[in-house]
Amino acid sequence: MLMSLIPKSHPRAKSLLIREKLVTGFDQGLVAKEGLLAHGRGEAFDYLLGEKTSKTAKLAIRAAAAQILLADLPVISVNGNIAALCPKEIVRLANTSRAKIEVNLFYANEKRKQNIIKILKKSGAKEILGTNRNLSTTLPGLDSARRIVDKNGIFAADVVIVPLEDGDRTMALRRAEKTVITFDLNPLSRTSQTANITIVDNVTRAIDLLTITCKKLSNKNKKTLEKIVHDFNNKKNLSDNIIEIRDNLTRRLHIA
Ligand code: PTJ
Repeated sequence: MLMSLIPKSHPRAKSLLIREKLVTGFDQGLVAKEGLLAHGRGEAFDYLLGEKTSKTAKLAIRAAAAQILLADLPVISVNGNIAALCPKEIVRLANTSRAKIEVNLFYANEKRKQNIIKILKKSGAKEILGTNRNLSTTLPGLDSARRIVDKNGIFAADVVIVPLEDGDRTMALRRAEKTVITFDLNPLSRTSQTANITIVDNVTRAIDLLTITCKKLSNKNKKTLEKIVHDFNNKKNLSDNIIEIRDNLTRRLHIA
């Protein structure tokens, strides 16, 4: 890999390094061109959120961890951006939470899919679903390529984790009575608004926190986990995220 041109001392080094991961992922044939644009939208919201994991996001992470631990068959859906940003972290989350990993692309492309499978395997994934055509089936009520899912994965799952998602599939998954957990920096997106649990944070910051929280909660009984999920209100959590953005902007107004 090329040496990074971003000096560690740069005031925006962290954000630029994440951007660099995406660009490298594009050069390696993991990320769709549109994925670069999707990242730009995420960056803008991250800026407004103050580029940190808020208390509000931590509440959503706790509810997500409890929900994953309660699941019979949790499945993590992996797209190009996620494969470029955090393949090792995805495998860690899957191992800790006994979730399955399935590759599912919006901009379907066989070559890119194979590249994503390769990086996941290199990162330690043993089983990757969405790779065997004989096991593929269709998620009803969805026209995009995301409708093609694995019979033993997303199709059978009770909980589906969909980082950086498009709203259509979230709706189709909800109609199929699945519980949907997403990471989305945009609290206004259709995915954010439709999912059961929305973690409004950069997936690169939040995913390890989710794994750690799964570990921490793993010795809790079913009743305690159910209470954590029951007490979480996604609409309220999203509103709190929007309030945080408003407060960040207001603080800027006072500085100016
Ligand atoms: O690899 P593919 O073909 O499956 O395509 C993947 C993309 C991401 C291109 C596709 O799913 C897409 O077009 O997504 P959208 O509709 O642009 O939605 C992506 C959402 O993720 C937006 O709301 C962004 O704000 C948000 N987002 C972007 N980067 C991050 C993020 N959320 C959390 N962490 C990020 N790093």
